[in-house]
Amino acid sequence: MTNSTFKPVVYFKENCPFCLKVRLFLLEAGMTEAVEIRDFVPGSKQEEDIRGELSPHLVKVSFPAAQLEPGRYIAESDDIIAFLAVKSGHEPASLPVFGNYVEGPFKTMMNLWKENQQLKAATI
Ligand SMILES: N[C@@H](CCC(=O)N[C@@H](CS)C(=O)NCC(=O)O)C(=O)O
Repeated sequence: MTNSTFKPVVYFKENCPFCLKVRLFLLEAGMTEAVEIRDFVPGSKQEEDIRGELSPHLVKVSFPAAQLEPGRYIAESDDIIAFLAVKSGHEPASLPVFGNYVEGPFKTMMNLWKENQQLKAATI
């Protein structure tokens, strides 16, 4: 398969907020057909297979992950979105649903997570 016919592959963990960010970008940019989506439910056989595929290529397996080009794997939601944005010609910040999620619930969740970490550290 040549690079021109290769569809980037994205790997999503069910209910992962970082994966939802990439999913929203794909949907709103009209790119769901431009990628192959492989998702899994934690604890499933699919998870085992996907982790087995990714682990030789990534220093640390996390989700979302993507194979952008044959053999070129990454695992960082913002880097995956940046790559897909160039391909789609859509500026992520110009997409209202994506932008609302990132600046709203996603940001709130990240802040709550950080606050929780600090509280835990302070109580040890
Ligand atoms: N900074 C990363 C964070 C991703 C992340 O922490 N994902 C969680 C799932 S929500 C994960 O992969 N946890 C480890 C695992 O499932 O092996 C990103 O934006 O992609």
